[in-house]
Amino acid sequence: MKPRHLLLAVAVTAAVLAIAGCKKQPAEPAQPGVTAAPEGETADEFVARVNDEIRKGYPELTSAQWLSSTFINDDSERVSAKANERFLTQLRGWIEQSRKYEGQELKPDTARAILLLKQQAAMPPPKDPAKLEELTTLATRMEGMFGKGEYCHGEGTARQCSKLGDLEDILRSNRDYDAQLDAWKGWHTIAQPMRKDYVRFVELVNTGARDMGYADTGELWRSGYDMTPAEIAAETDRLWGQVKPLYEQLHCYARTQLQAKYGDRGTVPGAMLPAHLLGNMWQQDWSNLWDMMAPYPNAGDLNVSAKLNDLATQDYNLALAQHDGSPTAEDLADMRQAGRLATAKHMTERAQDFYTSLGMQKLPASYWDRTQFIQPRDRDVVCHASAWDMDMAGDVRTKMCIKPNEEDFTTIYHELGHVYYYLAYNKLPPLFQTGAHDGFHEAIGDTIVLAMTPQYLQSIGLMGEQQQSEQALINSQMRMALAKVSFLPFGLMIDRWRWGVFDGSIKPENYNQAWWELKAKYQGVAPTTARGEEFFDPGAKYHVPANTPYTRYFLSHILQFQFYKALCDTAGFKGPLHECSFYGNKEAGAKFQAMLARGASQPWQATLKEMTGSDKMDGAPVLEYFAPLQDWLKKQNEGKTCGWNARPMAAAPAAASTK
Ligand code: X8Z
Ligand code: ZN
Repeated sequence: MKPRHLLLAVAVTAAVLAIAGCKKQPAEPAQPGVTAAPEGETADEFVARVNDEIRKGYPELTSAQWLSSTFINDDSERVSAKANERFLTQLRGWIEQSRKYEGQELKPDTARAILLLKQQAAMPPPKDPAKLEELTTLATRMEGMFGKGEYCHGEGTARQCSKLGDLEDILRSNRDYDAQLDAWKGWHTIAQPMRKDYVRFVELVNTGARDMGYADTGELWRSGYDMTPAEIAAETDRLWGQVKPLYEQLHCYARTQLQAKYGDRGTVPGAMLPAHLLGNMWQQDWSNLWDMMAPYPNAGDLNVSAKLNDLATQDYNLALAQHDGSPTAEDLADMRQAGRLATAKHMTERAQDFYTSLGMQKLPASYWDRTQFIQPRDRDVVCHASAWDMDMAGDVRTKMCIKPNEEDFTTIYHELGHVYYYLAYNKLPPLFQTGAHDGFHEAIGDTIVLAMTPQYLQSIGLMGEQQQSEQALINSQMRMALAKVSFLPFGLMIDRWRWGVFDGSIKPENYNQAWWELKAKYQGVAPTTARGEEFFDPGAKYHVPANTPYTRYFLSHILQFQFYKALCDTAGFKGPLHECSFYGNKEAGAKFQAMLARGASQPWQATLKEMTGSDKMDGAPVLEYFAPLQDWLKKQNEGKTCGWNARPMAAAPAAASTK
């Protein structure tokens, strides 16, 4: 999530401008919080004024949001909710003012700016100011609840509270069945109290969506793709259909390995995978299962986390060495924190180096001063990683709670992708300062991650000696598949749930049931104990309380392979796709930069065409990249019955099969 996505850069409608003729409009009544349009303002003048007002108002909004995300308390939440309310009031006003240009013949850039204006809010503001205030308060509170969330257990002196990061550590590295189950269940308790707020939240955003002329918030979200809402929904089905066979093979292999490790407890009825055993709280990235899934454990060293851990030890020792005398417990805690910060900065410098190797600029000094690299010890923060453009003029930051592991290392590359997008399009008018579509924004850093081949990682000292063998190749493909292929159905199911919630086909009394039905259908994962409606498991995933649309990540996981292939072609790479790294290639960098600099100034199809030669999203490069692994998986799975039975939970209708 990034604030620009939360507020400025979401859903778009390609709806044709209604025909309203060019009659002079009656004077508009003044609205509190909205600058009145000067009389006779032309469409070009209107767009220029809105751009100007966005630029002026934006830093105050982002500062308030930065505060409420990096210093969660009642005051920062109040200030942030108010800033959001003011912005959304203004946005409503601009959208209303823009209606007078409907049906007029406009310059293409002006028409596009007005189109984008209408698609700014992921959280469509209701007309009624009381409802808007209620909405912004609720939204800020839910994100705060997620950020503050902790699982406390035990009594008296044995009482212990764990935050998300601690519980994720357990799933990452503890292979004890019950310890994982406890961590998984424990985290999901934080969402139970959100349910009531979320139900109300849905009512309020839907009121806002309807006030803006959309059927519901889901339709608004699906309107941001330079095609109709129905078309983009169908596109996601088509793309999923292309890559699903690959996921099914990976799922089948994972099940075998889980059974080898946990016996009967390695699967759940219906041949699905137990939700708490996949190394990740939401089963969206299975990289942490490497110990179980490595095809050839002796064929080379791919353990980046171990190297990062060594780096962390060095940084801690350096901090210790700078201390004279015998440190107190407090000194030691300070030094541990100083060591963590140094490691996080080292990891970020590594990521920056990839971008500068492509010819992109160094991050500004203010980035290093103002970024939140690690979790502070003295307050609650939203640890979920995000990238921020504070002022559209170079004050860019990331906010993470970096730990020395591979997942966080690649997330830094992901976040810097957002930052380099901001820096590249900052020259454009504010309304064009967003991704070609939101999936593009999510795909930039991940494209770089695909270019982080074992050879690249070895060259920067983060992997050991690499073998050139078939076995090493399969290992390296598996490593990437655990991160990328496992994600695909997850990327789809979150908004399948929200689209249903927003359009009313999923009712509050079935929220949890519908969630697990979709998890079963798309991912083939299931909980091992009943998750009735006393739970609100969607709320345990950041993007639900934070209201960040999620289809963007699914699209990104398709697009990033298209971008990667295009950049490899530009770099003149000739071998099999998975071997390509364009590290250091200035031509590839220039091509990438040109795409970023386009922002949203033209329909994404045109931008994609400039980059890849095609104006369609396409799963083929995913399949090309993973072709060796898919062959290998098919052999491993021979004789097994793959696929699963997405049996709905108790009391629901008949079983549905994925096949
Ligand atoms: O939320 C993120 C980024 C910030 S835009 C860290 N991601 C999704 C997630 O964590 O669920 C990146 C991959 C998917
Ligand atoms: Zn992102």
